[in-house]
Amino acid sequence: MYLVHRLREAGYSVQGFDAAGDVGGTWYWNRYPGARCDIPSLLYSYSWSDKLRHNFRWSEKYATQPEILEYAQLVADTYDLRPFFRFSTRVESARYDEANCEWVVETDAAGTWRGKYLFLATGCLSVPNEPDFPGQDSFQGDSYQTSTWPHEGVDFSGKRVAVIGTGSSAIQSIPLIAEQAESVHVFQRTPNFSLPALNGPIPEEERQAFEAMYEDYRAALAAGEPGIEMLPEDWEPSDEELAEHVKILWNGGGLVSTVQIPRLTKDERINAAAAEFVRERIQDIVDDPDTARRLTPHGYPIATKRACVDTNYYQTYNLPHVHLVSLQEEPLVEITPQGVKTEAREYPVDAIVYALGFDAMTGALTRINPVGRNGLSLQDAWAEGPTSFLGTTVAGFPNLFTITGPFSPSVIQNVILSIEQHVDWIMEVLARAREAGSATIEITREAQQQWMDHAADEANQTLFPQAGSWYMGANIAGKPRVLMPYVGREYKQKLDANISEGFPGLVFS
Ligand code: N01
Repeated sequence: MYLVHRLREAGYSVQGFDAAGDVGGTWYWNRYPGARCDIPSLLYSYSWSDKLRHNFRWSEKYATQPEILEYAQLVADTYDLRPFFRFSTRVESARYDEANCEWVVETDAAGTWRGKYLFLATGCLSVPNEPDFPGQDSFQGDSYQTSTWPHEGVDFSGKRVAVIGTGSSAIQSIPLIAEQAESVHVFQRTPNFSLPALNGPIPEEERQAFEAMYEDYRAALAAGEPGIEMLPEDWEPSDEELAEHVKILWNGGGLVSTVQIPRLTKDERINAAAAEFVRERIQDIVDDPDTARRLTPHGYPIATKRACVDTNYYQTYNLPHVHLVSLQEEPLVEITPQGVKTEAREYPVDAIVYALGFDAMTGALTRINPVGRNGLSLQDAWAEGPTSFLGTTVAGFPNLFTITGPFSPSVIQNVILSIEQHVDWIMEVLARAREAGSATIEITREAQQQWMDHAADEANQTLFPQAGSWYMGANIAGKPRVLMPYVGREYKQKLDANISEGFPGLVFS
């Protein structure tokens, strides 16, 4: 929506397509009980519009899905963006017409469209990892996916429910499903680290304090700074200092605390202390020692799979009708007409909730599978793993831009800001092309390789590659293993330098 707004302002004609029935993206689709953002709502908002800021009042520290959707609708209404989108329209393919320097886009519901530029703002977590269990079609109860939840909601009262998966979506929904259901069986393949949200209404003083510091915060973002107070990156705490500081994981609420522990995802000692602290909290909360043991994550550093944020997740296992099934101890064999069968036994249920995650970061791009210069498709270009320059553009695909593409921080930072950074950079690139009368904009393979080498260097200095995470593409069979988010520092400064140095690496012709 920000991109369409900026393109309109700059006088371009623009046509947007969205498979969803309205604006909202993630927040349109993911309507499962408990869905909410784990970035504080005051920060999970566009920074480019005072009008939006003044016309929307976030009610809770971490906003619910309906409230974020309402915010997205306000953006569309305020800037009259809906007329520039075709909703319920999926882009099925795109190919570059070299003779005319244009992209040709085929849709399922609105025919064929041509345009000079193609922007893929398809989201990092928009293609569900579809369940593919033997026998699942034979199940006689109701099946749901958290990522495509029915708009009318689901009433689990009196139902025996299975939840498969224990990522953020499951961890948010399980406590609420458990409030309704007769019984809940959670099928867990890998235990996750989850931190308490400490959610609640935003106190008036906090709202006012935020308003008072807003201009400073916005200036910090513009300068590529985090906008929150941080310890220095070379912090070398004693064991006692470290033990004291990691308590912010529990007392700070949400994920902000993970950013406030310097080198959490780089330094084994710091990470181990934080992980152990969270493990101990799980033991404290969960009454049954065997359930606590099975819930306790081991074998990968904390925050290298995305840490979850919850309200009463671990506490829910103290309820007598909530049961944890470890698929490490009893692997899932099949879905039967009656329920879920593991190697140990069959669990009869009335409903199954699949919370299996997404083909993250590249899934939506490779499904459209744009075909660029010389007939090269993105799937072929990325056969050995994705490539990109700054996460915004790919060699061999002129005039094509990705918003929050692989090898940009995207999901590692507040994604709203990631979107703004990319749109702002793209608008500078387009202005330059317009000024020069260029028909094409294209990144060189050399410049792309330099960015990829740099991103790999940064990745290799971290602990991220130690986890089988969706960041690494490890949750999808056959997907190349590479850390897709860019984890270096000062990314915004790098975008800004690219602009101020006259777009090195980009060829305008
Ligand atoms: O998905 P996930 P998600 N058999 O990939 C399991 C964002 N988000 O939708 O870990 C059995 O994290 C899988 O197990 P394993 C956030 O960035 C944000 O929950 O691969 N289990 C895992 O437990 C988040 O990280 C918010 O072993 C299978 C689960 O399914 C991202 O979205 C809320 C399986 C998938 O977890 C994705 O979260 C929600 C199989 N065959 C989401 N396949 C907030 O803002 C997969 N699993 C709070």
